[in-house]
Amino acid sequence: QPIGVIDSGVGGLTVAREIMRQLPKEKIVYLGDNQRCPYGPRPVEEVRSYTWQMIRYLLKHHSIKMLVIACNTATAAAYEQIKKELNIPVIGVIRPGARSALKVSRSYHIGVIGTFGTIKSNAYQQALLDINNESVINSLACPEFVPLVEANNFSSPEAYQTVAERLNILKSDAQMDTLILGCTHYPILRPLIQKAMGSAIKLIDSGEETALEVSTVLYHKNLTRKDRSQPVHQFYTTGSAQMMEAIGGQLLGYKPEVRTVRIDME
Ligand code: DGN
Repeated sequence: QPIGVIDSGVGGLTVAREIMRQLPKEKIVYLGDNQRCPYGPRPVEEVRSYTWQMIRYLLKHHSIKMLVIACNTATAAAYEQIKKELNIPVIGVIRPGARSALKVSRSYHIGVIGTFGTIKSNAYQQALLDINNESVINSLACPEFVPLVEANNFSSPEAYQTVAERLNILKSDAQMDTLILGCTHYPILRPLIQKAMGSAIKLIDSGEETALEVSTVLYHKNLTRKDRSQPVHQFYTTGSAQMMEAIGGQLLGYKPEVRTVRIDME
C-alpha cells in the first residue's frame, strides 16, 4: 500500500522528494490540487472541503496506508479534524517544521513565512511556543510566492525582486537567526530566499523532519513496505499534467508521469 501525499499544487513535491530520499522502498501516490491553487487566500472552510476531496480520492482509488498533508495551509486548517476522523496515520508539516527550527536556532528568534491562511492561523506560533515558550516569533505572509512557483518562474530576476522586496520586512529583527519556510512551495525558491535574507540566516524546510516522522511512524506501526522491489510512484493533479511534469522533473531528478484527474465529485 502506498503513502498518500497531498498539496494544493506542486509544493508538496518537496516533501515527497524527502520521503523518497529517506525511505527509498516506500511507494508514494501524490495528488496536487493545482487547478484550485493557491489555497492560501481561501476561507478555512473551503480549504477543509478541498482537502477532504483530495483525501477521499486517495482513499477510494489508492487505499493509502498513511496520509501526509504536505501543505501548511491545509495542515493549519484541517489537521486535527482529519487526524480524528481517519483510521490511518496522518502527518502534517507544521510540527516537524517547528521542531526542526528549534533544533538549529541559537537565539530562538524565529521567522516564519507562509501563505495568508497559515500565518493567520497562528499554527506555527503555537507549535513553536509549545516546544519552547521563550521563542520570539516573527511571522509574515508572502502571497506572491506560490504563484511564482506554480508558473515555473523561480529563477528570473523579477522573481528575485519580488522575493527580496517582501522579505525586507523581516530584517527588522536583528536577532533572528532562523527562518521557517512555512509553505511547501518555498523550498523551490530557496536560493532566492537565501540570497535575500543573507547567508547567516538558517532556512528550515519542513520536508526533512516530516519525512523523519513518516519513517518513525511506519516503523512503529509496522507499516513499512515489505515488497523489496523498486517502487513506482504515481502522480496526479487536478490541473495541468504538463506543468507538474516540468516542475517535478526539476525537483525529483527524473521526469514523473503525471495524470490529470477530477476530484470535485468526491
Ligand atoms: N503549499 C501550500 C502550503 O504549504 O501552504 C500552499 C500553497 C497555496 O495553496 N498557497
